[in-house]
Amino acid sequence: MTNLNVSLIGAPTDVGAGTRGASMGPEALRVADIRAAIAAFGADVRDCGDLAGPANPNLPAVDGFRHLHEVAQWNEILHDAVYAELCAGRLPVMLGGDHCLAIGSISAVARHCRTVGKKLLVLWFDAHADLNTATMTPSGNIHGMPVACLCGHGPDVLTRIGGNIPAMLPSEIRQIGIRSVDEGEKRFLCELGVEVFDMRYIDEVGMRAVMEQALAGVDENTHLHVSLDVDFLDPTIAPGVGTTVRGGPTYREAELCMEMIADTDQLASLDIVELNPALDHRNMTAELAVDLVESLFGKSTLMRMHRQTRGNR
Ligand code: EXY
Ligand code: MN
Ligand code: MN
Ligand code: MN
Repeated sequence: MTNLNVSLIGAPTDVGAGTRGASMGPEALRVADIRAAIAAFGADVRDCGDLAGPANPNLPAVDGFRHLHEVAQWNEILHDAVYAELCAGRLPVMLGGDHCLAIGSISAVARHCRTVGKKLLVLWFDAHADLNTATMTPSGNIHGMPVACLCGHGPDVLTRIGGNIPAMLPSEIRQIGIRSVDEGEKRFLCELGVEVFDMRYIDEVGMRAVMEQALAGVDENTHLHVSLDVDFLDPTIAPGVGTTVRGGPTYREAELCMEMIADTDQLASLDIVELNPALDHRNMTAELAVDLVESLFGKSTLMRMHRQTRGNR
């Protein structure tokens, strides 16, 4: 059974992004009633409020990084908050904020897994691979680098946050929905051996087969972390993001991903990132993210049991 002691942690910053506005993500998710949506499953939901961190100085990149110092500070703060909730036996839901924040949240999750002896599996839903380094990055924006940093490729201040370098291994992550990858990232993905389910593969074999493969080997000793970058979704249904890429999953494909994760009962931590209310229409992207969260917590489970009782699958 998924842990129903849930803690919402707001991380209102866009220091890692190229476009301003993701700092308003946590409030948009609250307006879309994320708390009630999760509580409806009988969960005890605690909203820890918003973390406080440095402002966005809006400066150009220095030595391949924009806002390195501010990004490091936010991630230190977030790491501590996420780790504290995990130690308290709760399921942290990080409300971003841009995707650089995955460095802090996942380094805390990985540290927790090592401490309690759990296997870590990170499901990275994104249009992007987020595997750039200072020498490869076309932008200097650190939201394009968290996977590299978590795998130990990045500046000390970002790789050492969880106390162990690397925080996680390339074999502990699966990327789903990828369709915008820089040349250097393509080579690096191959070199590291990251398992990638890109949009072409999803088109060819279908989302159900993709998720069966992505979730293969998940058992009761697995800590499943979902890092949901909302630019994973097709921009026609999710316009409220700074880095839209055409050709993403449909509403139903995305829901199926979350439903199949719920079926494993192993969801143990979650990031919702890159939601940019300044670019959204009537909060529709936030509402969509909340719909997906409902599925993650088992919205379709009763119907599935009903189908199984009737003997059809
Ligand atoms: N690959 C591009 C870069 O590194 O600048 C774009 C990265 C966008 C990252 C978004 C959050 O997923
Ligand atoms: Mn991302
Ligand atoms: Mn992205
Ligand atoms: Mn809804």
